Amino acid sequence: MISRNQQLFERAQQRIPGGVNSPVRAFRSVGGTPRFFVTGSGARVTDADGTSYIDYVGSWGPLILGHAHPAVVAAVCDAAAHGLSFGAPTESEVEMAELLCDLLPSLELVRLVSSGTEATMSAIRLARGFTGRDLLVKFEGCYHGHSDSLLVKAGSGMLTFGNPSSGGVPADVARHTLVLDYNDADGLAAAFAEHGARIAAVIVEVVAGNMNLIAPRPAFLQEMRDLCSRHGSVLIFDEVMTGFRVGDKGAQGLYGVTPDLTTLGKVIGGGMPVGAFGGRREIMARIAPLGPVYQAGTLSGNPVAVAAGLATLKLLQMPGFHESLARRTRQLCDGLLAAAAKHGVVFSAQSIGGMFGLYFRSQCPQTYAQVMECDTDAFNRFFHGMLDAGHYFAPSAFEAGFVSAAHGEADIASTIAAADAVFRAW
Ligand code: KE4
Repeated sequence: MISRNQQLFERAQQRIPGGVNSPVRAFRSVGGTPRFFVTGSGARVTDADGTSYIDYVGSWGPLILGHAHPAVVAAVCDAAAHGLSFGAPTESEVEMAELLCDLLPSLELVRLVSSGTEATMSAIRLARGFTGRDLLVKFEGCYHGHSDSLLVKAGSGMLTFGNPSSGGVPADVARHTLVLDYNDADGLAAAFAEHGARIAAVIVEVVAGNMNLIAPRPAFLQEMRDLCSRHGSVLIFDEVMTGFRVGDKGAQGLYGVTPDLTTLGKVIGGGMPVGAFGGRREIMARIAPLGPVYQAGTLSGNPVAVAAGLATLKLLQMPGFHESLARRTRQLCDGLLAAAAKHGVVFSAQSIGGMFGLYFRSQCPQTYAQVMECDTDAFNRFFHGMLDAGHYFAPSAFEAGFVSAAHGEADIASTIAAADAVFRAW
């Protein structure tokens, strides 16, 4: 008997490339049939076969309050009833801009867009326009969306310019991107020593969440800040994933390093399409219509999407919200670690705020090379064992996981018990 998920996946593949609208959803790295979700409520999602799961993906970060939070749904319905889009300014966009600038002191001006990709693409163009330079520095394993300058892998030598990591990216574009090692402050200093006067910007995931979760070494971030200041390069913190996920002031607040520009997404849309880029007034003043760097968007600041974001961000201001989320996420990791240790499974885990990393490796990795040492077959076995038990983790060994405010003690205990059973049968 073919399941409804399988039927839908076969139908989807007839009309959608790979049957999905974003590649990671296709389950290609873990194998098996993607789950087609029908409904979500709180910490749970239900698929087309009527099977429910405790969800640790949360739409890859946005659902920090859990699925279908009543206040967010009400705000969306109310906004929609007054018009879906105007292509003209609305008061809610002003309110959102003011709130973001209040929450992140490094933001003096901010522009809303419709995705994280748009936010980082625009911030990079702005940094290039502001400095008059072309060279962009990024770090291997960090993902900042799919604009051409960012789909670049490290060149043959440490300090040689990038090569395309995707079809369709011209070599002429990739060569303006230098790809370095995350957490390697010496490598960054060497790159600035050689190319400093040509570096328009450094873009970094302050806490890396796209090569599994990798924590920044404090010296790495401070060295980056100092080098950018010394060489007149723009420091861009990509907080699309970490913004209001790892703390109420984002990762920049957690680590005490101030960027020149910040990109945001996910949580600030509460599940609807919202991204943003913002920062120092003198830089942001170069964006059209004020300045010569062009950027635009039909649905930028869309009132329905902004309503979801505002409702979400306001609820995050509740006293103790982030402390409670961090505690719950730590509880999950501690329970998984104890279960693995009890059954002699080589496993490590860590959490930062409401995001976590699970690794089939004895120690938490600190670099991309160490992430590559993780046992992906073991992860895939864990993934499917947990999926069969009703616990939905990211379908890739190279993604971070997310806990929401809707995950209760019982949910966490249930997931830990399921992991104990999976590890017992290891
Ligand atoms: P979007 O264009 O997907 O909204 O944002 C791109 C982006 C930018 N910066 C960071 C730090 C991000 O994590 C992302 C997107 N994250 C992935 C999760 N690995 C989205 C999931 C997907 O691609 O389907």
